[in-house]
Amino acid sequence: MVRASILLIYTGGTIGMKNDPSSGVLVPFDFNDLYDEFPYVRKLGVDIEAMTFKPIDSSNVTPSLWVTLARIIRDNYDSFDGFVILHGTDTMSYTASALSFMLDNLAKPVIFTGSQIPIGVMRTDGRENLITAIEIAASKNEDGQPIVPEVALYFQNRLLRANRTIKYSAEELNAFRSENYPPLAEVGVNIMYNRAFIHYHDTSLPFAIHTALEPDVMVVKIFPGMNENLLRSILAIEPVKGIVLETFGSGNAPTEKWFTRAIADTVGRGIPVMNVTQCVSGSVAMELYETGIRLQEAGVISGKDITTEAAVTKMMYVLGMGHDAAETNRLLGTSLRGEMTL
Ligand code: ASN
Repeated sequence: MVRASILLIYTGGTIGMKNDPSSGVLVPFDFNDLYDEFPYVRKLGVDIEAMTFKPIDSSNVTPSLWVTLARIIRDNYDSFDGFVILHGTDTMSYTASALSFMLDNLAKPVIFTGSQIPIGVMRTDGRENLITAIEIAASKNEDGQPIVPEVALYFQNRLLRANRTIKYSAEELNAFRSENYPPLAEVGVNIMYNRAFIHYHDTSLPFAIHTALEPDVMVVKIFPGMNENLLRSILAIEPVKGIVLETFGSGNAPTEKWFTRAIADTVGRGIPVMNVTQCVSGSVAMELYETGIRLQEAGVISGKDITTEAAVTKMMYVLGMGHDAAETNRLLGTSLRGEMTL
């Protein structure tokens, strides 16, 4: 059997840290020495090529990293069976969501992982995350096709659709959640794939990347007591091209006239406003309460059960296409990569 080949891209984050015996401090680990440090990785029977970035803490990630990653995947697309991206956990869901939109007609696995404890620390969660992510990226069906031709995130025994994830805990090793979509795989003694939930599209369509992203997108989280001056000032910030409005419960906001008017004026200025719930699970349903109906009437787009992470990156991606308002709104309200339940 032909061995699978995986491109392992290390961008930074806790997973790449090990103890320097001379100084006793945590220093970045060189993934080019992967086999020397972790000889057991050879036993996976997978050819791994590593690419190491100058490591950054993922709090410093910007859309330019997403563009770099998309280009690397495009340039190496035909040479590898799958890709594993090691990333800091803090913003991994943003990067992974962004990549899910930027990679068009993806037919190979792109698996993100990281760790809560450095890989060079005895009790690390990184070793298992790394090994299983590689195994998943290399896994093929009986017909030789990849089992997971999606951008996914593997963490602590569960493979999740990337654009459905949030970093849920700063403490637990089980740090990620996908509350509105079932796991693509659950890992115990065996890797149990939930094939019914994995997206298989027409593989004859050519793979392409989209790198035009509109960075001037903002999240506005409402809270009881938010006043008109504050809201109007935020909405009037000059460069803003799109707003993700984090509302209460099933997409509700104050019914006071000033609130609806401020939102309607923003939509009227050609700035799309997407309604996303502050809740971790469940969906926006603006038609349920008067507090949601007012937003609907103001021209707000329902984000349904999308995460804020996916909403922000989707807005950057869709606005980057430069369509007119009607098409932009249509795309924002449609599931493009399985990021929302319609
Ligand atoms: N601060 C780190 C990062 O996101 C956290 C981690 O990777 N666990 O880069």
